[in-house]
Amino acid sequence: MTTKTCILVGAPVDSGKNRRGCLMGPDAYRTAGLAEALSGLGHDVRDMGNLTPAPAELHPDMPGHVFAATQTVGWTATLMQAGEAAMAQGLPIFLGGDHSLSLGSVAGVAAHAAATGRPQFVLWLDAHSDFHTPQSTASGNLHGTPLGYVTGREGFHGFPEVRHPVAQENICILGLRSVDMAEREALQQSDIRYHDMRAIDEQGIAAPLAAFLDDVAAANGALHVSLDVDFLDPSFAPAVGTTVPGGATIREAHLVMEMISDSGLMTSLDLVELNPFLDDRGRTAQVMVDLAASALGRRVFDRPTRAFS
Ligand code: B3U
Ligand code: MN
Ligand code: MN
Repeated sequence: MTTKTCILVGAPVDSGKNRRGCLMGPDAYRTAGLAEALSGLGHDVRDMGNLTPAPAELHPDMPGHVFAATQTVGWTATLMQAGEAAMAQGLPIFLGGDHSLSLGSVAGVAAHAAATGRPQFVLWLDAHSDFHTPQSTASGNLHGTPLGYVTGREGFHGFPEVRHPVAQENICILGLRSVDMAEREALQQSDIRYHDMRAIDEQGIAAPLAAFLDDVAAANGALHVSLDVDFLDPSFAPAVGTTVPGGATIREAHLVMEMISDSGLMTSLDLVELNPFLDDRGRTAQVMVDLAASALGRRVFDRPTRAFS
């Protein structure tokens, strides 16, 4: 694969749910050797350090059960700007932080894609669909809302305007096994493609991914990959607040990353929901670093570019 400039953007976002610990994620990835792994593959790696959230105010229409909305508004503004700026310099890797960081990271990279005339595509690797709005979420946790926000769903009062919503048909979710009723209805009415674990058990993970990557390539799209730790089965990746049994294996997850790498299509990446406070001697952080390395070209043997489909 071609050499990239990887921009590490530390985003210790911990406001997207009320269980604390994701703020330690960026340093856990650094400790697990992310920069060294990527530079060892020949990439130029620049660590921008950690961002801090912009000051923000609570909008009176934000429902009262939503947790820490003000802080997440501030993070979204910061990340939107940082994401758009980092795209001009290379391939941003957003080191979370919980998944509410993707309200800003995806909106930011999508603004850059729009400015360069490319459609934005998003691959969402997650046990959850994260398609809530602040009104539909029962938990009040905004880490369950980023796909709602970036597709332009209503109700994100006080959040920055999403100037370039991601088209629903340009989103593919893999790994679903925990979807709330309100999300399920909204997803079924949407053009988002989603593949739950049953579909993956029946068809394998390569077929739906290959079809999606083909569409990204055909459209000359920019591809953002958002990797939630809970995409993986908790037996391999215990350091996450919302463990859901029955997730992707290490082998499935690496295959996804290797196919992404072979495609040469990925333009930005989120590594989210790692809670190092819950980890077992750093093993989840290490798995995430290994997966990022696979997405950026680590191989046992090289394969011809886009050998799938
Ligand atoms: N859908 C549930 C659970 C959840 C979403 N994302 C995570 N958990 N990590 C909710 O709270 O919105
Ligand atoms: Mn998520
Ligand atoms: Mn999740």
